[in-house]
Amino acid sequence: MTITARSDASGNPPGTGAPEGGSTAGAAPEAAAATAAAADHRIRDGRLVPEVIRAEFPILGTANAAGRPLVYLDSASTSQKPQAVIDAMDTYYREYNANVHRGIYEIGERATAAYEAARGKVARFINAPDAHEIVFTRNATEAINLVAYAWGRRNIGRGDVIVLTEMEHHANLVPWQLLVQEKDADLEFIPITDDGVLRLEVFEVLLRLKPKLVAFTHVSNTLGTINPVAEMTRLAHEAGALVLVDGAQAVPHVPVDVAAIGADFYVFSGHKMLGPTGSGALWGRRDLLEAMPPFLSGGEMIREVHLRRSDFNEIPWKFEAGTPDIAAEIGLGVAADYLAALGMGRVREHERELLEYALDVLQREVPSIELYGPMDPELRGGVIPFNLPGIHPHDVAQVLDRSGVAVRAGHHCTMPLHERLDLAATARASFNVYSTREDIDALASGLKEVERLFAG
Ligand code: C6P
Repeated sequence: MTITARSDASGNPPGTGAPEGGSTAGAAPEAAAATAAAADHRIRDGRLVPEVIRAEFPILGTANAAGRPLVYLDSASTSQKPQAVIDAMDTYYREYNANVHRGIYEIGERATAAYEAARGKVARFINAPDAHEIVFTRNATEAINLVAYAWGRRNIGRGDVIVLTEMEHHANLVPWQLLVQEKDADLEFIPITDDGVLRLEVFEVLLRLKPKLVAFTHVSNTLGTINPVAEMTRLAHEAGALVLVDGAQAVPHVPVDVAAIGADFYVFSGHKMLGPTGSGALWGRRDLLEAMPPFLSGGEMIREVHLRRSDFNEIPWKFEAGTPDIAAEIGLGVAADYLAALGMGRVREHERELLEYALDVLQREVPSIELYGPMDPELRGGVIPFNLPGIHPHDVAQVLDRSGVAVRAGHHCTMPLHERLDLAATARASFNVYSTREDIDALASGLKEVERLFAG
């Protein structure tokens, strides 16, 4: 039988004071947070100082085989990790590597305390009302699958409608395709305008179909579009639908308050928010999570097991079968604290300014460039998809790579969106807290080099 250590409402295990190895930035009263920010050398005059922040990311000091410094512009794919996150994982393995919720010995209890404290940090970071509503998953994909299987297979039936959008990542599309195929239900899609904004007037018409679920991305990974999630949630709820928001590209870049958004499920990956690969979370409303059957089963998710039946653990552990990625979730807690200390309002402002700069510089320096997505920086995050006419984006990315500039090329796991925009593929530059104007300048001069090469 598994003995499960319980945590208090903040996610801190009983009897522990401050969470293991972390600050309490997210929980600090406003005045204390302002004092902490004033003393933080990564913040000057209320703005991020990316040059200082960069020094905390070891990989950003490296160079390619030709000696060109890394210009990392693929943060939407995965972010780089600060030393604090790397250290937290290293410390776990070096000093208290043990399984969680099992060992009645010092390092086992320390591991459990750190793991549950990470849950509390993540809960505070997105303002979840209750840390027990945070289910650790490997990534956003697993979190969406959890809902599609555990909630979807019990609640979706023949002829039911699920509404998605044309800009979804495959992770928020394929699990719903499998569900409706199995249940003989239907998918409907909110269309986008040519510049990549959701057509809410059509959404309102689709809501007359009385969908059971509406699932949409908070920020598009391909176009950067920031969707009006609170308004969309309100409209969906008025029509009687539940709402799942894919926050994979939002949690790292904009302030996220799940209580204010009011959705029913909110998912994200740790590796895009400065945390380790293998970390991520589903936030779900307590009553929904409690009513859902388990997703994966086995050890840890049970209370009592008999040969022919079992009783299940309480949430969130009911959904965390088997040994979790302990080091990764501890690292995720540190990443959440790291971002909270920078301040997500400041992070958003830094990336908005950078986006404005990039849109301006790229159009000026590379006049042939084709840019996609909304051109108003207020409506989009730090993601810039583009093409150079007549040059395949894979070639663009390969030539840029020689100068140390890393961008992604392809369909970015949004094939239907590319189809809608009549694009075979795009190149994509994307930012994070450590991105600078110098990175954009390097991209612009790299693109000029691509054009020279293909012209000659
Ligand atoms: N997008 C990108 O380069 P996972 O792989 O589970 O951590 O994240 C899936 C996912 C879900 N939703 C959105 C909006 C996403 O952007 C992603 C991951 C990466 O755009 C890798 S394809």
